[in-house]
Amino acid sequence: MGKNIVEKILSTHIIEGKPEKGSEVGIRIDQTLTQDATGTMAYLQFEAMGVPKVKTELSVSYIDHNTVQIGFENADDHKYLQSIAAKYGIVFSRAGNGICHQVQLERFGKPGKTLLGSDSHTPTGGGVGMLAIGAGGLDVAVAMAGGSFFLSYPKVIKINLTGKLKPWVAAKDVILKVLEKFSTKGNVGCVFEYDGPGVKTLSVPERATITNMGAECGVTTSIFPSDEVTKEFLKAQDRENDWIELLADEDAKYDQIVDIDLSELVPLAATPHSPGNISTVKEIGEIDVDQVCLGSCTNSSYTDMMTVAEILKGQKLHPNISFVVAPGSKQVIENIIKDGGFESIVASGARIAESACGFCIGNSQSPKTDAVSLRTSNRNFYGRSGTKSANAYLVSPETAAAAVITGKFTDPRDLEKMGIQYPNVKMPAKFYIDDAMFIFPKDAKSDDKIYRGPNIGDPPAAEPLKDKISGFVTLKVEDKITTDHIIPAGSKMKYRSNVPKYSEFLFEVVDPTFHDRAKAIKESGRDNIIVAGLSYGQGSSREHAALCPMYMGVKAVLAKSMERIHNANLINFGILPLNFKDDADYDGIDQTDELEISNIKEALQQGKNLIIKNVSKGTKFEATYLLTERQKDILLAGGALAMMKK
Ligand code: MIC
Ligand code: SF4
Repeated sequence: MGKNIVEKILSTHIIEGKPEKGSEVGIRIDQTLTQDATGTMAYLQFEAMGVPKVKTELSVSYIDHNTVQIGFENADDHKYLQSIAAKYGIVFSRAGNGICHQVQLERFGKPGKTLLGSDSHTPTGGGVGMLAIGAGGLDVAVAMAGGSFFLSYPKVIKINLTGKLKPWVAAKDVILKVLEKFSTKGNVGCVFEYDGPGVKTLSVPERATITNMGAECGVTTSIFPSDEVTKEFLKAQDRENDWIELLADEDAKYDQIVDIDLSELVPLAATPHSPGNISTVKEIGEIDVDQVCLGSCTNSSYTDMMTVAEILKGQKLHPNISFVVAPGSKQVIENIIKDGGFESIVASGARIAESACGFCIGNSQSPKTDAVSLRTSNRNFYGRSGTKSANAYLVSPETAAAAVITGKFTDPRDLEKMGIQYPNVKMPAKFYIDDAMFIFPKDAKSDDKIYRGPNIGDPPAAEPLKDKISGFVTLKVEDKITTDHIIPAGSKMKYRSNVPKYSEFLFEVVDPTFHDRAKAIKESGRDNIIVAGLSYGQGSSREHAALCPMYMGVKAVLAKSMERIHNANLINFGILPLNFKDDADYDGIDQTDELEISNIKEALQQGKNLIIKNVSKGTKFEATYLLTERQKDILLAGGALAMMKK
């Protein structure tokens, strides 16, 4: 029987478990990537594993998130990561070299390989036919130490592309269409595999935009075939030898097939405050725009930048607009300089930002109060830009450029009426390449000493699972609570290596009293419990969304449903993830209710539902859980690190 691409890669990487849908399999990881905001914790945990060198084919440590460097914290973390890379045989990508996903795609992505990254947008690598998955830092540390990565054997959804994009319609509009069809919830355990005659019309950077933002649907990953277009990209990166052909067999089977005709798509936007709120740009109307941000790991490639540069040639930005441009990598900057694009971007009035996450993570360029901000990034969650009252819209580079000129939300097709022609930019046949901002293990100078600034604290240890959880609903939240709601990034991200300090900001945007209330409950010897609606933990892979609650004495999260990476992070840090057997029971709980969950160990061992007593209301209801035997062992041991040491 024929195989799809996902099955092909998994079949050559499965080490443990059976390839049956929904059952857990352990796979070999060929490459890993970390970034600095998740990396410090990942490497502190890796150090605790006592492995002398990484065991992967390639591991890369990027500095791209915390590059603002107000205060010593970021710079200390960078130095720590550099000394770790030198000691353990990891490639170090210095601050300034670019955003991890863009750089990994350019310099290291290989069709047919597996990549695990401590960042949810790792699936960007699917653009070159890699099985690239985002995970918590601890799971990445385990993979670097040679351990398997465990995932639920996925359902594969084929997205059958036909036709060809019309001028002014972009890859971003394709993924926004996918988000309209699938939404940001309900896709756990699925992979999107792109196929069909439309695939060959998309370049690798366009494919990467699409796989990058599949993360917003909550799928395990997204992948494109590796074909002649992939070969052309790798050739342009001077890596033709890394190419293999990887196509689905003619008779490959899929769990679902969804058709998208590229030629029918129009410019789209995700409206505040979710990447799943999709409208056409026309429907939104000509509202005034305050800020336009071009960049992020979704849309910061050479073609994205050059397209905008060509549109803006000879144009000046509208007086009401602040226009920020952050090219995705040093390579992108050098190539757009060579080809004249940088000049027209600067001449248009852009504010050139560092090649880093920057505005996307809200640690710089926060817009004004009540601003309308058009961003080519992938997330417009409430408060993420750093300005709570701002309204962020996610759009293509073409739509962003149109607003720079007009000062309003503008369908880019209307630019033709102003005499601006669609630029139709092509990728160069050969990029200018300079790898000087990497430090490769062979060139790294290591005296085996690890640099540790005062910002770096040891990760707190989880406690073994209790048989009885008895405490209070410290917080009851609605559907679609993202990791940005749980623990903010932005200006607070510099405390990633200092868990007690960072924990002070838990649930800051939802309820700023959470930290103090949780602390009081913990100090009184009782447990904190969180109750949530659908799709809890959407978004980032940040394990601090589990680690900080663990530090504050959260013992269980009871939700209608939970997202994959966050669920795994909770287990890794010894927090019990539970689901309502009957979602209607959610309505019968109030914040501050006292809850009791007894006989937990026996129930887990026997696979029985847990009975939750609501002491305040005098009621009882059942909770279910989706835990494999391995995950139960992790919880019983007191988290993944404790389990590894057993
Ligand atoms: C994000 O886009 O939210 C981040 C910042 O890149 C996160 C990682 C992190 O929180 O450090 C992600 O996507 O996983
Ligand atoms: Fe960085 Fe934004 Fe991409 Fe996250 S989504 S990796 S913050 S550019």
